[in-house]
Amino acid sequence: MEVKNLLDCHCWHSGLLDALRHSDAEICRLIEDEFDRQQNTLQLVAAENQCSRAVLAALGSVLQNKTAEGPVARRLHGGCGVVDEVEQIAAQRAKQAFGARYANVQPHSGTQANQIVIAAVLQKGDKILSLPDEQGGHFSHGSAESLTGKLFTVENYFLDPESLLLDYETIRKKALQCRPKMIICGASFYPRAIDFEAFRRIADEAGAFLLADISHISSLVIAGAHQSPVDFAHFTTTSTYKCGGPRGGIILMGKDFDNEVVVGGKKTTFEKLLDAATFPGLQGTPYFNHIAAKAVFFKEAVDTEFRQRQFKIIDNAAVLADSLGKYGLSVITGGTDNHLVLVDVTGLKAGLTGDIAQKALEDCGVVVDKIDLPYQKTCRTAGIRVGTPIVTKRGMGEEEMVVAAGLVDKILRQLVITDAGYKIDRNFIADTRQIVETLCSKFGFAD
Ligand code: DSN
Repeated sequence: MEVKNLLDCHCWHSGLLDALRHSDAEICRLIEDEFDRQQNTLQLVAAENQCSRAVLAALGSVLQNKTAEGPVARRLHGGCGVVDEVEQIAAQRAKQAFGARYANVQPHSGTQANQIVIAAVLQKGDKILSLPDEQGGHFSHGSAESLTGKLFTVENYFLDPESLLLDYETIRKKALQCRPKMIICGASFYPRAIDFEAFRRIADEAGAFLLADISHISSLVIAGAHQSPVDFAHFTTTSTYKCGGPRGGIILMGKDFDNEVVVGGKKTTFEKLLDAATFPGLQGTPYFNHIAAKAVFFKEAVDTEFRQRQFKIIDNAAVLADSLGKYGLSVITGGTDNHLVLVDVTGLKAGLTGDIAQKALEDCGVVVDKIDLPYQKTCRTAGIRVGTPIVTKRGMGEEEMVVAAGLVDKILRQLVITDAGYKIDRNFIADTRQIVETLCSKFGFAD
């Protein structure tokens, strides 16, 4: 019988892109196109980041082949020794990064992390109190179209209509009036600091569990650049890509970790409830390549450079907000305390919406998100959301933020609203793209 040469691990994994080019040139070309797009455009999407090559290597590894349902050491499948170790390391590093006592690194996403927590401690029909998605909440916090909205009774608290800030006394009154079983805090587009301690006081007074979804600010929390909810909320969830890791989610617990809890009349622990809600509740096999990549990222996240960068992200966002304001753009709440800035574009010219602004900016190489704005009745997507995690990772600083604000202002003023939508002068697009590419070329794709 012919004996085949066995490859070593390094040899098998090296040249992965070459292997792809050989077997599927079409997808390989699209990956190259996406790399160029990310490298040569001004990436101001607040919900994105750029992970390191080490994280990408773990994602592209043979760990993705392993099937292993269930928690560590209690899997349904054979051959789980290595992935048990990988998962334990990832959970340990997540706990260290966030100062948590419990970490579940299995959720496939932030949304799924939220669903697992909700399924673990609520019964069908129980009441959730949350910020609606059109005011910055997330779909998985109970929007009518999501499973959480369909299976549970959802009441909302709202931002103050004048200041567009969270008003904790109003939230408290609402919680005491509607007596939810769970309060959810954390937002996708709220530019100011969130007082998780105040939320916990409200939850305790109302007899509710508190879930803090920190997907947008988790890197700031790791670095101590934003108050941590881990010891205030019963449960903290986050996606792991916005902070700079792989796609995926995690669930954390702090001081409430050991509490006994009665659910459906039975005494149990949060850990047991979360394990069961993860598998078989909502997921099958966790993605071990992603779990390994989470471990790699959490090791990076306790590094001094990572921590310092989070403060720089906030400084850059503050300069961006300030410069946009100086150009006469309407910055929601007048500034920012975190990584993102919200701009109401409707006042700039008749017919301008966030949707048009996003498209026009992208034509010129500046990538942002359209968003709904709280209490904006004239149109959907009245604003844009710009964020600084990626440009900061690439090494841009305050000088570049001033340039970025100038580009946003110039593009939005240059575009002309038409019956079909909008138009921009072709030469202007070419010139602006050139400016953006020159700027990006000075700050390479970050590792
Ligand atoms: N939360 C979404 C966003 O902010 O774009 C992504 O899940």
